[in-house]
Amino acid sequence: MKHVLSIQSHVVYGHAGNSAAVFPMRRLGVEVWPVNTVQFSNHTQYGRWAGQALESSQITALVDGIAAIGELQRCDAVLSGYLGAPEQAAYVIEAVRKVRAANPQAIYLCDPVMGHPEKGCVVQPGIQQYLVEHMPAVADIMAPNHLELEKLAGRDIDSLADALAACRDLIARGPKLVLVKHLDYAGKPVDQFEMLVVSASEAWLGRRPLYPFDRQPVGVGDLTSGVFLARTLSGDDVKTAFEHTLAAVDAVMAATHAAGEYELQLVAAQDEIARPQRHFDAIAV
Ligand code: PXL
Repeated sequence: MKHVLSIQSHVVYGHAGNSAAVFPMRRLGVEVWPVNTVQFSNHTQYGRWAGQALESSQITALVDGIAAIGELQRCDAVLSGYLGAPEQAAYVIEAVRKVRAANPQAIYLCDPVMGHPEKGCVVQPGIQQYLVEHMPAVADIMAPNHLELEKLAGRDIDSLADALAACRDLIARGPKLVLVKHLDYAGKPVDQFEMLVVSASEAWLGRRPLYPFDRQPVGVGDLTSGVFLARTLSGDDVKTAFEHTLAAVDAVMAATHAAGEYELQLVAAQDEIARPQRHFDAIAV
């Protein structure tokens, strides 16, 4: 059994952050230890929410608590996502350091959630800059979306070639693997959703259908990085983990659209998260 320390947001209603990633990872057979960076009533794209951020030093306190009962060496991976305050980021790095000290094989997947002003995904000021400056040196895998990759690269990305170059520049700064959860350049097929995964030796493009939602569901990126990590820990190679992720997320999107819902239908689609019916071949690029 693999164990993931997952440091992300929690929403009481609906699905984002840990509330989008924990159940799918467990459904894929991975034990998850959630640390909730915030507890909000709902995700921020509703435009209003109640709740608060976790006091930053609690991240370390909770990890120390697991170490104190002698269990931290069982941690196989740290996953981080939506943070509640810029100060939390340094504590995430501290948590990664402690996990690696307990288990040198442990990996760190950083999903650099930076917010999206146009979509109404609100992240506190200062978090983006910290992620850009500090996370590439620490992470084994980074999972930016298009906008986050642009911020990490410090330049616009207007084509697939630009995206590949940005991923390779990022790899030169530390991570062994970059998973672009969502690519969005001019000229991309309009009816397709695209993802990319790049390492020093391989690069794969993935496409799945876009569904005509009135409002795009939130938490898709969090679901994507969680599924990819769970499959990677289960022993999949890069291409297989990527193809499983494409198909599992597609199944959730299809179920959500079919139900006419805004929140991800993770429970309804749970069997397909584990064993998707459709398959999308990754394309070597
Ligand atoms: O999916 C990113 C995300 C995570 N957590 C919270 C959010 C969002 C995006 O809106 O609001 C709380």
